[in-house]
Amino acid sequence: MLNKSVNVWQKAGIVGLFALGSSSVFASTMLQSGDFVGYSFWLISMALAASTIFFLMEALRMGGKWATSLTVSALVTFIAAFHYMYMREVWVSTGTSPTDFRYIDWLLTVPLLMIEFYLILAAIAKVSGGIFWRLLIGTLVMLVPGYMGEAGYLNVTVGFVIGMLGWFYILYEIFAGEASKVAASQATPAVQKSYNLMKWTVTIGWAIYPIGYFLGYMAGGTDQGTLNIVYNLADVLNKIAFGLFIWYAANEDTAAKA
Ligand SMILES: *C/C=C(C)/C=C/C=C(C)/C=C/C1=C(C)CCCC1(C)C
Repeated sequence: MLNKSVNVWQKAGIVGLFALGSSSVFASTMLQSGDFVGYSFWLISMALAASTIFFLMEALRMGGKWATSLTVSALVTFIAAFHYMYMREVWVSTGTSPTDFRYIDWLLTVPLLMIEFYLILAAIAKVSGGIFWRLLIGTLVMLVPGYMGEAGYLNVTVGFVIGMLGWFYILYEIFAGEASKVAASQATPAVQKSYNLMKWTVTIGWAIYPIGYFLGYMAGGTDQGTLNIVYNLADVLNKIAFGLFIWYAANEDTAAKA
């Protein structure tokens, strides 16, 4: 029964994506040739939409304990695909892309990405809910002051420093805290591999955002076009590859049980 209703929701999601994708393409302002920032917005929106379909189909195929992690991966790419289509439209019609827009996406997608650490461990071991809550709180401490700093509600440096502390706290949890201990002692080799890839994505892939903040607000400003291309391409790693790392563990685990 549960599986059946999950099935219906996933199919509805896939149909919805086709509708969204096509309406967004037909209603959009014309992309000028040579607009590389615009190209990068198109590229990432389409890659995210396609990844969503893939993750949903694979969640359907594998089912069981992995359905949740794969569906959450699909939610991340779905929210971002929608969001990027909007940002792309704003860029193409105005030639600007306020960073504020990204925070709306981050507020939803970053906590979901964090929850994935809990979910992949929960799929193979007994884990405490504390992991879930600590990672969620770390995310909010990182994003809320960061936004307040960028939007002028908080001193730029104070927002940056508090946000960095939130990020370091997340890194501590996944490198040395309870989550890392569960991963090291109870996870299967495939889950360990994907846990490590996810952990390094949060370290290296995510560093692009505080660097962008620092360069943009504390070191005299950056070229907005370049910054947007870098942010757009970074999401191939931070959202799509991150989901594929989870898919890898799910696929290995499912194949081992078949
Ligand atoms: C899919 C989007 C992702 C993974 C976005 C991640 C965003 C961050 C890691 C932002 C980090 C920041 C800091 C560490 C310091 C304060 C400023 C922020 C919010 C840009």
